[in-house]
Amino acid sequence: MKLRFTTLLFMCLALAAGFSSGLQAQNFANPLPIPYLLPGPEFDIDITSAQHNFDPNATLTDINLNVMLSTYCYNEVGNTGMTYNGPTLTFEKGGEMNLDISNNIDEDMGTTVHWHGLNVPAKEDGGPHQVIEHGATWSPTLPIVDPVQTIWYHSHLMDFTTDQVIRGMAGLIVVEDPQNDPLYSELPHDYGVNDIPLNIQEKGFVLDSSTTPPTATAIKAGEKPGNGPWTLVNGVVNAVARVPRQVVRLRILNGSPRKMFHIGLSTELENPTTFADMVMIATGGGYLPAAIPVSSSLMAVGDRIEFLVDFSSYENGTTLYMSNLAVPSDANYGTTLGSALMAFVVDESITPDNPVTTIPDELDTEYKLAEGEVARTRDKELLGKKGSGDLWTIDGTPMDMSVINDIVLVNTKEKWIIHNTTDVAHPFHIHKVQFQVTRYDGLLGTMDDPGQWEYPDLPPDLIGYKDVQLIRAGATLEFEARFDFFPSPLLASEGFMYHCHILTHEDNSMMHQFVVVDSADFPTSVKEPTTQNVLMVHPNPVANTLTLKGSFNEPGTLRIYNLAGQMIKEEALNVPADAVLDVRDLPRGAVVVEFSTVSDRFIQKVLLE
Ligand SMILES: [Cu+2]
Repeated sequence: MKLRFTTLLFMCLALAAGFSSGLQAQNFANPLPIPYLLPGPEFDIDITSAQHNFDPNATLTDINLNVMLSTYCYNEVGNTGMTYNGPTLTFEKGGEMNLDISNNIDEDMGTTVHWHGLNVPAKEDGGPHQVIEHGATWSPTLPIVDPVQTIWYHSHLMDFTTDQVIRGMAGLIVVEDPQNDPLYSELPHDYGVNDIPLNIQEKGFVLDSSTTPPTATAIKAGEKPGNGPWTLVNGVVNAVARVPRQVVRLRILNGSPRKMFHIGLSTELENPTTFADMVMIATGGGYLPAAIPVSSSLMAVGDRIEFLVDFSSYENGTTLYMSNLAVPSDANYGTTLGSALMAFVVDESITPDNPVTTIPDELDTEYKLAEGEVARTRDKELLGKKGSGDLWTIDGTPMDMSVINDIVLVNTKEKWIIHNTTDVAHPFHIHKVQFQVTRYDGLLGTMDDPGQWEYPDLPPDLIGYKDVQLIRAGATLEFEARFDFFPSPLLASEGFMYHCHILTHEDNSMMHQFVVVDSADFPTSVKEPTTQNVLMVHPNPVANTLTLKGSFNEPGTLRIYNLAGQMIKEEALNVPADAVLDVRDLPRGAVVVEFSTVSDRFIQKVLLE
């Protein structure tokens, strides 16, 4: 698999170089598609195969992309509006979303739907454990405890995320709170008019070179890497959006499999030197404390950033391009064709429902770290292929869905330190939490020289609540995050992922999982109990004597922990299947009973009353 990866990458780059030599001026003539809005709280969604045209106005001259190609898409049942990607879902903060999601694609394969950025119970996370088999329906219930933010949903099928995302399995989600969000009325929110969703994705196509120009016959998928030199915005190349001559909100997602995009807005198409202010107002985790004007921004894979752009300083009819600017070599995962990713045309005849003419300075309250002491610090290392048997890994151990790599106590704050010791950049992503960067050491963003930043003095690349942070080659990221809500049993099947969001790296083992429990500070690497052995501890609740019953016949050790993670009893048991344990000397309250042998492990929570 690894040899194939390298060979394909080389071929891909060679292909891209060949095409860029014959490039003509870009023709931005495909109106930007706006995914339809799908409000909650009840959702009935079909995942299907479809046919999609990525270049409906034949803007490309080097290849013929004005053809129908096989894709995957999400749609509300009965709606066929999307033929690639999915509708924009709206989740109301504080509400409970009920979804029925059916896998009706044409191929006999499973999928998953991951809520990227959302804090939900492990069973509802839509990670690799929650497979929706072909023909089946998955019905998660999502309590929305997160603040107002822009997140997304995408396939997270073990080993096949790259393929499924490339074929279209991705869509945006807006968490909103119109009643209580004081910024709601101040910011553009006329969806598709002055509040514009932009999903930027790289794409490769399989070409039939017997025609002139070569005709696309399929999306380059089913092999790794399935990326490519063309760029889509909302599913088309060379997109153009007409925007009001006012303040416009751009909700941008880098939904690519592999590529970082360095974007800026300019009236100059080729080699731009002057840029419009893009005012950052939100990261993936929600509003920033204050609006931050930037002239360009490096968006990592998986990143969402919301920008406000004031188009009133441009004459009616002006075209601005979203420039495709240089990306540092360690973060550059392949050539991108074209000087710009899309175009905007200022059109004063467009009148949004909530016209916004000024950009607010203050957004949220003062930016400070989430409350609580750091309960635990973890160090992780992103390792390159050389150091770990031809795989990309975290700490040298490949992803194993049956292994719990980290156990986190619910309602605590932790500090994680991620060292990137490889010679390429990796966008680090963690499920469930939105973290805050406390320190960063090394190359950052598009900078050529390394630096050091520490909270509270953070540049635009590091500020705000995030679930993705690009870690350049050799750099170290340190963040703090609270692991609140929704504890689960200590089972690997209740794992939340953390991984590199370059999908080919994720699929190639740069992923681990953590479980959030409400009980104890367990050892850091455990196997899930085997199905053959069972052990029951009863009665529960218990006052005096616990009886163990079950099929464990190996000798082992029984330990009892209190909820602060302290071990309060330890005893060797030779015949655990029928052991009796006196617990009268233990303090009352909930405890965790653990029995472990050399080959197995059993956990049960018990109430001492
Ligand atoms: Cu990576």
